[in-house]
Amino acid sequence: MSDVNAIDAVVDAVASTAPDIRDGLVGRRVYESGANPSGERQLAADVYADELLEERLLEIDSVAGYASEERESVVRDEGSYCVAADPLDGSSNLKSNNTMGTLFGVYDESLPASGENLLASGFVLYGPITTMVLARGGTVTESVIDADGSRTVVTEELTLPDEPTVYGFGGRVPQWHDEFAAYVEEVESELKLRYGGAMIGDVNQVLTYGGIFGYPGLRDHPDGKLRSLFEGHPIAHIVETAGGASSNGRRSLLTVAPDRLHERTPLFVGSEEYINRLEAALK
Ligand code: FDP
Repeated sequence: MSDVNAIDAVVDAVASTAPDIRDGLVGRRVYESGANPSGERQLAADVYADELLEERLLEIDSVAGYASEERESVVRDEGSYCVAADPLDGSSNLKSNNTMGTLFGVYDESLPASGENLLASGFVLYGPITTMVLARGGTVTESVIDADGSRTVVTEELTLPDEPTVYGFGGRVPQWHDEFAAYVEEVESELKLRYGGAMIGDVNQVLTYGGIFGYPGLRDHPDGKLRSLFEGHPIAHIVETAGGASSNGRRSLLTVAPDRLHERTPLFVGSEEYINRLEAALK
C-alpha cells in the first residue's frame, strides 16, 4: 500500500470511529480501577476509545503497530506504518461535560520515533460539532464528521491568523519557573486567556484565533505533563503545517525523538512570534 492509501485508510478509520467514541461517552464517566502508564486515572471512556481504535486501526493491512497513551507497549502486526494515538485527550473534562478529543499520528517508522517520521497527523474534536483537523501533504484541512462517520471539508487550507488573540498555559502558577512566569506576564498584557483543560480544545482556539498554548516544565515536574509522542508530535505537526511554530522550550517538538513511549515534554505551540519570544525568554 502506498503512503497515500495508507494515510487515507487510517484517516477513514479514525473518522468512522469518532461517532462511536462520542456516542460511547454517555455512561462511561466513571473511573476504572487501574491507571494508564503515566500513572493517571483512566475513565471507562478512555479504555473504550482505546480499544475501538486498536481494533479498527490494526484491521488495516499496512498498519504495523498501534501505540496509545492508555497502554504500556506497542501492539504489533505486519505492515509498514505505525499509528500513535491519544484516544481521549482531556478526558477529565468528561466529568464537567466540556470539550475533549482524539489525537493521532501516522509514522513510517517503528515507535517511539522522531516527529520527523510523521506522514500525517490529526485530531477529532468532540465539541458542539464533531470536527476533524488533519495535516498531510503540507496542508491542514478542517472537516465536519457526520453521524455515519462521513466527512465534509469546511476549511480547505487552515492557517493561523496573522493577528494573535488568545493564550492558555497549564500547571499551577507557583510551580512555574521564574523566567516562564515573567514571559507569561508579558503575554497576559497582550492576549486574552482561554484555558479549558483539554489540550486539543485549547490548541483549537489557537488555530482559530492565533496566539499560544503551552504546558511548561514545572518545579516539581521538569518535563511538564504532556507526552512527546501522543500529544507533542501530532499537535506540533498540525500547528507547524498551519504556519505556526512549536517548541519544547528550546527547539521544534518535531525534531525530538523520545527514547521512551510515554516520555513527557514541555509543550508550546502557536503563532511564530510568541514561540520565538518564549524560546528567547527560557534561554
Ligand atoms: P487530561 O489529563 O484530562 O487527559 O492529556 C493531558 C491533559 O488532559 C491535556 O489534555 C490538558 O491540556 C492537561 O492534561 C490539563 O492539565 P491540568 O489539569 O493540569 O490543567
